[in-house]
Amino acid sequence: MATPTADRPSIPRDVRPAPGGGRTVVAAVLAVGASIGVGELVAALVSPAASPFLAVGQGAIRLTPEWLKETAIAWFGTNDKLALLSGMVVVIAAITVLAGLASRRDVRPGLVLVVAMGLLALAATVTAPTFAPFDLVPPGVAVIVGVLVWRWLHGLAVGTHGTAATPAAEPGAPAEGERVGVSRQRFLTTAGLTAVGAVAAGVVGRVINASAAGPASVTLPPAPAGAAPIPVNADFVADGTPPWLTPVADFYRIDTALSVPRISTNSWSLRIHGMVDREVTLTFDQLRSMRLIEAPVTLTCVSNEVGGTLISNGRWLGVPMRDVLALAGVKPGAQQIASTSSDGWNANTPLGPLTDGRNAMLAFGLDGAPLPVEHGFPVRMVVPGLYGYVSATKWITDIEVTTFDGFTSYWEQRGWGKFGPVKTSSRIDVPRDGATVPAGRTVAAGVAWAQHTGITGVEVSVDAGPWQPAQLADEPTVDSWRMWRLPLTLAAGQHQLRVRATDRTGAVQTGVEALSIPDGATGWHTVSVTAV
Ligand SMILES: Nc1nc2c(c(=O)[nH]1)N[C@H]1C(S)=C(S)[C@@H](COP(=O)(O)O)O[C@H]1N2
Ligand SMILES: [Mo]
Repeated sequence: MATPTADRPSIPRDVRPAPGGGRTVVAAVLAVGASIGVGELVAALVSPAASPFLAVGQGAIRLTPEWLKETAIAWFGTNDKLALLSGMVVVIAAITVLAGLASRRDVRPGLVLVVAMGLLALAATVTAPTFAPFDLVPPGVAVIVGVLVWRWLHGLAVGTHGTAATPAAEPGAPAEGERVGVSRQRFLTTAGLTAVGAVAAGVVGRVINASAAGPASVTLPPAPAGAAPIPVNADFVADGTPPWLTPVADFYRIDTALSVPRISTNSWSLRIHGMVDREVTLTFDQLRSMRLIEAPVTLTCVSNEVGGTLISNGRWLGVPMRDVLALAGVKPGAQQIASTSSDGWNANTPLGPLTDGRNAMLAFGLDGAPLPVEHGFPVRMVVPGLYGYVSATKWITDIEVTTFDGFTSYWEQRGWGKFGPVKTSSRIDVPRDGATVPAGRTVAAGVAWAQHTGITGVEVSVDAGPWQPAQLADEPTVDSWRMWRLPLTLAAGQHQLRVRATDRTGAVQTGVEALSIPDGATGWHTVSVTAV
């Protein structure tokens, strides 16, 4: 600070008018932005999975209590990730603006914010299941950059660098000795350049991250001869069912990964260990050269609500799980496998469904193309008849053969069932709930599923009347869903339609309503329609 002169005593610090908050708010936003942006860039360069921003989001996902997760899925569906990231941006922005306003006289509030955010990112990084010491570099650099940018911009904003604006440059500028920042023009130029740098760092980081060799770099081996052709009579699309084979772009997606793991086939390997005769590590080329199977399997999420859409059917290409396990040799007494993804998620799957001859596989192809990154590229598990959370590990890199007591999975730790066999269920796709239909003849249509058991009947009840059997589409495999349709005559007025399925064991879908936690929702899907 400049020395007070005789005729102009220095104004005591606490009564000096603080500069307007605008500049310090801009400085705080830029410091935080630069910190996050540089964190992204450094992560992309040294430790791709260690983006500080996403690490905090992943930490939040790990800590999210079950009720909140269910609420988030209920509100945002598969946009829950976007909702979380947007929420983080809003919260960080709000706190940053407050810290900027509080920093009009004092550099410390903004400093505390930048450091606290850095510590949060470090904590989230260290507690991640995939933590490696190198992951400390991105959040470490992010804090340092944030602190430096903040001190520098704050200085320019309020003048702690000691030099007031050149009095001649700004008419009415405060006299020398008063704490003011640089000229408006210089501040804006500096701020603009900092903003460009921060955004560029973040964007370059994301681009590098997304440029890892993906599915386009892979040539699939030919599917084994004799793989079933896509059946023609398996759906009632004309009546409003989804197509039997789900277009890949519409395939539902559920996982805990905020940023999709990017693994090249060259760097991928799968370790099989635990209760085995010999530990095995498979490369992608080794896997691809094994005996292949191609088979349709319908995946369902245990979180699917009655009538929900977290279900899709795909034709998977891969290697039978029992062949993979046989390479290592499962020891007597083993009961399940623990499978882990490159991002540290894990699942437990009983050995029964993996070795009983069904089309359980390590898949690398979906509908004739390499797996999409979102669906597990380069390799994932698929097991007919089990919910995804106990069987469908995407980005799989590790399999441990163990006992039921020997391993508790990610979702099991959060209150979900240890075993997740799919429950026999059905859904009405048309008419939609709340729809208005012409009175008279109409057609109801939808899907039913009991993977690896098969659907033998679907019935619809109108206004709690008798159950009427629906027409079923062909059943190319019991591992996939089955479509149904039923012509109805509806008098003008309000009506309620409900549906129930019967599976090949003869069991009729229960009407007892249950939440999806712990092992799958039950109840009859019911829609209300108005006939006019
Ligand atoms: N690595 C990883 N694999 C995962 C999950 C996950 O969170 N991480 N979620 C599982 C769940 S709960 C489901 S329902 C299926 C969904 O597979 P999809 O996204 O390809 O439809 O993936 C399973 N595999
Ligand atoms: Mo799921």
